[in-house]
Amino acid sequence: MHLDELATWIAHASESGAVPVLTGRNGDMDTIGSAIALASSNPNLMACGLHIGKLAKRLCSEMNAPFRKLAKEPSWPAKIGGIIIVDAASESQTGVEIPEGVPICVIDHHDTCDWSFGEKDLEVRNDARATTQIVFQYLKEQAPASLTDEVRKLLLAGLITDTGRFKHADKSSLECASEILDGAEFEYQEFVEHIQTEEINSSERGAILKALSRCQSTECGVWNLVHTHAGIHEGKVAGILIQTGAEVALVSRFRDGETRLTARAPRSSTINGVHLGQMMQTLSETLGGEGGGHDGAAGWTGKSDRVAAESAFINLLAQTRRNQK
Ligand SMILES: [Mn+2]
Repeated sequence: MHLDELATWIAHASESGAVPVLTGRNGDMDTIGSAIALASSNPNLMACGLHIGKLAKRLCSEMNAPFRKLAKEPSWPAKIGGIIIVDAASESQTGVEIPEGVPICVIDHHDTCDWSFGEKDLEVRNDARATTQIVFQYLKEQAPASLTDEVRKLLLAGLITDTGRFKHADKSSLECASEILDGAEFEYQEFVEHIQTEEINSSERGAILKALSRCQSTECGVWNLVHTHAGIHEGKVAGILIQTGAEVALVSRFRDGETRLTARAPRSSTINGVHLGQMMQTLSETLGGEGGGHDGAAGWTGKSDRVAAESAFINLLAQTRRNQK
């Protein structure tokens, strides 16, 4: 990891002006937690983004953590030294247009990357299970005084949610969680219970149940695919489908002329050859739009209608070979 380079980049950028730390537009705990935690290390950094998710919003308001919500066409500070983008594999995943000519630094853990980098830009990307892992490493090495209980909680919450409460963790993400807790003055179990109390209201529950009632299970080449379409909570619906034993779950959503595909696969499928992030990236090459992600969790967004996008995904899956054991 080039964390010295990151420190140098930040020092340089913050000398030349304000440095927005921009989050992904899904506003999940990993992107928001990464942005706020990183911004705490330097007064010229400011966490901001288009949207803040439910859990992130709750934690931020409890801890009084500074996060600025942006308009679709943000009015950036007059003097920007650079923009840091956390946990977003492309510009469109931020939902805002990055001003021209400003150096960018992308800190991310997705397998795919649609950013293009110039000379003054920096990419810090690895296969961490959450972006907050990379930010923790950075703070530990370069700005340990920033690691307050609040910052540790934000980082840990990002790690817990991005790993599905450590179901998709690996050695280094578990080590990172343990390091975050080493020196923290709060208890892990109590904190987990605290962030778990996510309430789903009755209209959201209705939308999830409706999506489940429309599910279709198909044999797609050598893979069992369960797919449906949903109005909201596609990720949650896809997660439930995986729990029913689906080898691949696909949930689509069409809104305002735009289709969004959300896919999930368990480890047993990714070990055997499924890479959803690469499939979504291929879709963006054939259908346009933007797609990418991890092997077991990925998405695509574009202008195709829902059925055309689903069919394209199904075709790709049908062509995916199963590795021999
Ligand atoms: Mn993430």
